Amino acid sequence: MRVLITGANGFVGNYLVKRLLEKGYTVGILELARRDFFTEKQVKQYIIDILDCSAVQSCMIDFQPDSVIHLAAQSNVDVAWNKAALTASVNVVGTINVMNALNTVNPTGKFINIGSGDEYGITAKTNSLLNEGMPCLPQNPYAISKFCAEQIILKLGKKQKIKIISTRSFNHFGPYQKRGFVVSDFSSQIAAINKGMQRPVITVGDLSAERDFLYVEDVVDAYIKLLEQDVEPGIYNVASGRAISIKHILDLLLKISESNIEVLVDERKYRPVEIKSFAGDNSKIIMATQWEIKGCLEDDLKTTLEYWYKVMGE
Ligand code: A2R
Repeated sequence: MRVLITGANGFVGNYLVKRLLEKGYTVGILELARRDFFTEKQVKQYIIDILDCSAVQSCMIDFQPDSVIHLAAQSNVDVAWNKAALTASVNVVGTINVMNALNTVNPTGKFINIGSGDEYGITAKTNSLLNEGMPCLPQNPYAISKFCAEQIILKLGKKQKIKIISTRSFNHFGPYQKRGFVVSDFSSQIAAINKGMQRPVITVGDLSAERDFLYVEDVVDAYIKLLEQDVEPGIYNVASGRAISIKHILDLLLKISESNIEVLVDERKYRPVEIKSFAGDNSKIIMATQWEIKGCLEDDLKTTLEYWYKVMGE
C-alpha cells in the first residue's frame, strides 16, 4: 500500500514514517523543508508548501497514494495567537488542498486528517469525558482552525467517494517533541538545570490544569490502526481517557530526575483561555480498531527526560 505522510519531518510524523517503513509500506513524504531524516531509498520526498495547490496536486499525481495521513500543520497554540492568519491558512486551506488533491488522483482513497482534542473547547467545562457526539466550542485560533478544517473536509467527503477520517488527538509527548509543549518544556528545563546550564528554578504556568496525555508511540499506533482497518468514515478521539494534572507531570519528572528544583508559578504563562480539565472518551476508536494503549506514564516521562539529557549533553 502506498501512503503519503504530510508533515513527516515533524514530531509525530517522524515516528509514523519509521513504523510504516518497518511494516513494509511504500511511503512518500510531503514536507515544507528538507531535513533528510530519511533517505531517498527509503521514501519518496516532496518539498512542498501545502498552500501551493498545484504543487500538492503534482505530488499526488507523481506518488499516486492509496491513503494520506495529514499531519502537516501549524501545531503550536501559543504561536497561533500571534500568527492567526498563518495558522488558519495552513491548517484550513492547506488541509483542503491536500484532501482535494487526493480526491482528484484517487477518488476512492482514504484521507486521515489529524485534528485536536482542543476542538471541544469549553464543552470540557462539563467535566465529563468528551465524546465525538458532543458539541465543539473551540477557544483559541489553533483549535478553531482544526475544527474548521475537520468540518469542511467531512462535508466535502460526503459529496464524494473518498473516505475521510478525522482524529481529535489529545496531548501527546515523547522524545523529539519541540519546546512549547508542557512535557518538553519541563523536561528541557530540568535537563538544562542538571547540566548546570540553568539555575535550579523552573517557571511554570497553571499547574492545576488537567490534560489527557498519550505517549507518541501510542498515538502512532492509533493512526496505523485507522489506516489499516476498514473503519466508518468520521471523527475519532485519540485519547487516553484520563485527565492528569500538570502538577502531577511535573512532580513525576522531578522525582525521576532526583534533583532539588524550585518551582515558580508565573501568571503570565497562563493561557488567555484556560480550561481546567480535558479528557477524551476513547471508546469509539477502541471499539472500531481494537487499539491498545501500551504506554506507562512514568516510564515514558523517564525516556523523554533522558532524551533531553542527551540533547543538553551534546
Ligand atoms: O514548520 P516545519 O518546517 O517544522 O514543518 C512542519 C510541517 N508544516 C508544513 N508542511 C507543509 N506545508 C506547510 N505550509 C507546513 N507548515 C508546517 O508540519 C512540521 O514538519 C509538520 C508539523 O509537525 P509538528 O509541528 O512537529 O507537529 P506534531 O506534534 O508532529 O503534530 C502532528 C499533527 C499536527 O496536525 C498537530 O496539529 C496535531 O498532530 O496535533
